[in-house]
Amino acid sequence: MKTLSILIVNLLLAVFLISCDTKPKKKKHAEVSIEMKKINDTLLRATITTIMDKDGNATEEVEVIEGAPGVVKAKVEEHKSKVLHDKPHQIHQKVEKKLQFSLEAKSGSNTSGTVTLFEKEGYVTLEAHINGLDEGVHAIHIHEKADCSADNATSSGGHWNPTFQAHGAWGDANGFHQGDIGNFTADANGHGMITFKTDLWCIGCDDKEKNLIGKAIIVHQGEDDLTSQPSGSAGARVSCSGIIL
Ligand SMILES: [Cu+2]
Ligand SMILES: [Zn+2]
Repeated sequence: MKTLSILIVNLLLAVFLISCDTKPKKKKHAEVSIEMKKINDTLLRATITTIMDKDGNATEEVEVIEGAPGVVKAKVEEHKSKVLHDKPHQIHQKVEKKLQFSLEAKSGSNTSGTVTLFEKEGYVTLEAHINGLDEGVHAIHIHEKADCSADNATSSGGHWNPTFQAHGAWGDANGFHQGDIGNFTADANGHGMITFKTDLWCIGCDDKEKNLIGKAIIVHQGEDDLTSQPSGSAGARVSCSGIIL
C-alpha cells in the first residue's frame, strides 16, 4: 500500500496570566499568549501577543517569529523570561497549554481524526474524535514513542509505562500503565469520541513520569480486555499520531 503523506498540524497555545498586586491601588495586569504552529518539517511560526493593562488602559503588542524550530523556541523562551523579568512582583502565574493534531490511518484502515490535549491547573484533558472505524468497541492508548512511520504503527513501541506497572484498567489498584486510557465505542457511522482527564499527565513538564511529549496516541481495531499482558490484546493499530511540538 502506498504511503500517504498526511499533513499533521501541531498547535501549541500557552497563555500566561501574570498579575501584580503588591501595589493594590495601581493594578497592573499582563497577559501573554503564545501560539506555535508547525508550518512544515523545517519551519515553525510563533505568534506572541502581549496585552498590558495598567489602570484600565490596555495595550496590545503582537510579535511573529518564523524560522527553524530550535531558533523559534529559543526566542519564545527569551521573550517569556523578559516578560517575567519586567514583572518581578508577579504573584499569580497561570499556564494553559493546548496541543492539537491529526491522526494518521494505519494498518490499511481508512480512519481519520483529531486529538486535542489541553492542560489547565494541573489537569490534562484529552479529547479524541475518530471517523472511519468499524462499529463497536475500540481501545485507545498512549504508546511510548512518537513514531508512526511503520505501516502498522508498531514503530510507536509498547504502552507508555514509565512507572513499570502491569497493564490494566485506569486507576486499578493492581497497577496500570500511564498510557492505559481504555476503550470507547464507535457508532454505526464509524464515528467514535472520548474525553479523558487526569492529573497524572502534563504537557512538556520536567517530570518524565508525566510528560506526554515524545509519546504517541494509538487507536486499535479491537477492544482492550484490560487484563491481558502487556497490552490488553486490542488488535491492529488503526490510527496513530505522535505527540510532538
Ligand atoms: Cu495501544
Ligand atoms: Zn497498557
